Amino acid sequence: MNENQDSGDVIRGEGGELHQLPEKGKTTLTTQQGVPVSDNQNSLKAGVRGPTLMEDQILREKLFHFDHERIPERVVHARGYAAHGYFENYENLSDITCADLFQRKGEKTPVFTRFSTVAGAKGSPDLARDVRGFATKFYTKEGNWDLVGNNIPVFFIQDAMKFPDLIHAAKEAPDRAFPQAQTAHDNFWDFISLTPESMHMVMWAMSDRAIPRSFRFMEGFGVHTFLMLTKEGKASFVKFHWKPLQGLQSVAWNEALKINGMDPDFHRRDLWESIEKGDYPEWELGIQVFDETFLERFEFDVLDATKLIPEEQVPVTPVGKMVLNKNVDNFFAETEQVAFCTQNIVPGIDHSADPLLQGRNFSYLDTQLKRLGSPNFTKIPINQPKCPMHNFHQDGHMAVENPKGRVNYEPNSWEAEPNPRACPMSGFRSHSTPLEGEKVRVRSETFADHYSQARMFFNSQTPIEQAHIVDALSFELSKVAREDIRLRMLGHLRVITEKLASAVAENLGVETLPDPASPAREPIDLPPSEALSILLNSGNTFKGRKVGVLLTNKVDATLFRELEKQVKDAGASLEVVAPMRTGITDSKGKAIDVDHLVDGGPSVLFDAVAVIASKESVQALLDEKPALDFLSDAYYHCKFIAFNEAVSVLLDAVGLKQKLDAGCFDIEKASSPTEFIEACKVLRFWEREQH
Ligand code: HDE
Repeated sequence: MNENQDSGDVIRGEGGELHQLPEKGKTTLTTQQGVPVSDNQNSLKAGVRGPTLMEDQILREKLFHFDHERIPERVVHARGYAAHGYFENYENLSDITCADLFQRKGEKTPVFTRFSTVAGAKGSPDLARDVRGFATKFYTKEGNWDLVGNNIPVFFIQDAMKFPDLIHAAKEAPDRAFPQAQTAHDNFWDFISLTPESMHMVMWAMSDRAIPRSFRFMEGFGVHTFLMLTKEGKASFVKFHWKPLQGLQSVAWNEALKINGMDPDFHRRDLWESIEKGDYPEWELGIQVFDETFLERFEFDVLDATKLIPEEQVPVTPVGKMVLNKNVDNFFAETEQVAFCTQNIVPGIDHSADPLLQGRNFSYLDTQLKRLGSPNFTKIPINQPKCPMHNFHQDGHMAVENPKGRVNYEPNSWEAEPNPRACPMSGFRSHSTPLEGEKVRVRSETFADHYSQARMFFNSQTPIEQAHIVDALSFELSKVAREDIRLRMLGHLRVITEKLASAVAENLGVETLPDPASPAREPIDLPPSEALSILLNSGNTFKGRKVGVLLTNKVDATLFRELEKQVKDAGASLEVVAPMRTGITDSKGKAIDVDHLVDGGPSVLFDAVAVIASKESVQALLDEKPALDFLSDAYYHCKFIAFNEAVSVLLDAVGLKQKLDAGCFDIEKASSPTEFIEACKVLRFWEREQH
């Protein structure tokens, strides 16, 4: 700085670049070594137009650090989003488990939950048809418990040995590196059609569970059977469930495809926005508890991760509630570096011998070392327990916390503080399960029924949901080039149910169905379970949803303000879409805040829509193709639609004037904003699809 320059000034360099000087008392830029930097825009050169000098340690450090910013993305579940919150325990559960977090009613345990898709890369779109990860780290007073689940209660395979093949087949083909983040391709269906154990999970993946409206409206499942242990060592079997208090909701497939183009961050934006607004999403944690007697009478093996236990057979008991109430401060530090490990369990919880879970317990630690580069990844704040830790581990890459003093082993005879010892009374104890048998590489024959629960799942869906499964399978298989793979899949569908197979075959134009696959064990008919349907569990509420209002200048003030009020009263939010970003007023001249231009606010971003226009300005919408798409997409995606008289020209232009149904509300003449919002509680007018 020379004497003519003041702190805070912006000065121009000789090449025309702008330099901001630090304000008085404000921070000066330094290197990692703490050396103050004088110029952050020009490298050190030999002469004004000469080559850069190798001695420029400031440039070298800056580029070096930048070059190493990325860590390997997760080999699966790379695309994800997370938030902090707490788990509140409902009751003392000491008769089932001594896990500390379940001992005191009302106790709050901090949590960090990451949601994800499985197959896509870190930058892939949120609405891919895919399973969603649902992983929660509980920072309990007796260590971290990671419940690393999915939004689907079963899995594609029964043994960890098959996992790399499953994932290779699902991800992009290695020669051409496409298609990404989707299973609609030959490799995936080739593998699946040769893997009968995957049929149950395939039904879930082809249902609307795989295109959730947002993370807030989906369930989570621990999938495997776990054990809970009391202080006295009594064991119970458990399955974990997360139930969203917001209800369940998914989108339409055509809508998902369009959301991916319009807002590939749709799910992460939704979670972030709802937390920023203070509309915190909540899930109840439920457990299904069962014992040896149940194992005797249950039709399947509880160690088989391709089977669920219907809630009608073992009810889900809510034991607590998770509230996500804080967004991360830094995505990389928290969401990217969080390292979930299935082997992170706490006293009172134990693993079962499910061969998939056993493989996971090996895999997660391994993958974290690869991703984070050092066994000290547990020292990164997001992974650190919030309870005291004392052990004799030491050194390694990036060691930041080596103990003082000479004691680094145990047992020892030194006086030192702390000098930790293992405690047989309070320490983690595994359940003493009696084990015997030969060393064998086989699958238990109790795992051999691959179709009964797939059939049960299909039969538990409402007709609308069944139609969506037919459509999804038709879409996916239509993208498979090899006919033998398509036919092999139809053979499996025939065993699940002829109804499904023939509907998909018809869509694919297959006239003669192939022979049914020959099952290892003949499927049995099981009673349907209501808990498996999304539509029967949507919660009948519009809270937390979004209405998109497409409007024009001079829109009727009373109508618009009343709609705004009704949306707010229902606990939902409203966003305005208009032909101009600023300068829109209502009929009384009061300014209306616009959120999106018509081109940037398509109806796929909203749960329900309203189109209200003034007579003099409606032409502005007629001239815009996106405004016409707004209306027709909303209609074909079965959304509830409100409109006013002036919009009839628009309805006419998109051919909907004659097709108005009970999901369409003329809120000016025939009904009111109140009736429209009341109807929105069922979320979609799916009946429209059946006409
Ligand atoms: Fe994972 N899985 N998985 N998985 N998984 C990973 O760990 C693996 C499985 C799940 O948000 C990886 O940190 C094997 C079932 C979630 O960070 C890796 C097998 C279920 C997440 C891994 C399975 C899951 C992962 C990759 C078969 C539902 C994301 C990155 C034996 C119950 C966690 C990582 C997050 C992540 C391995 C099967 C859920 C490689 C070997 C079944 C939610 O360790």
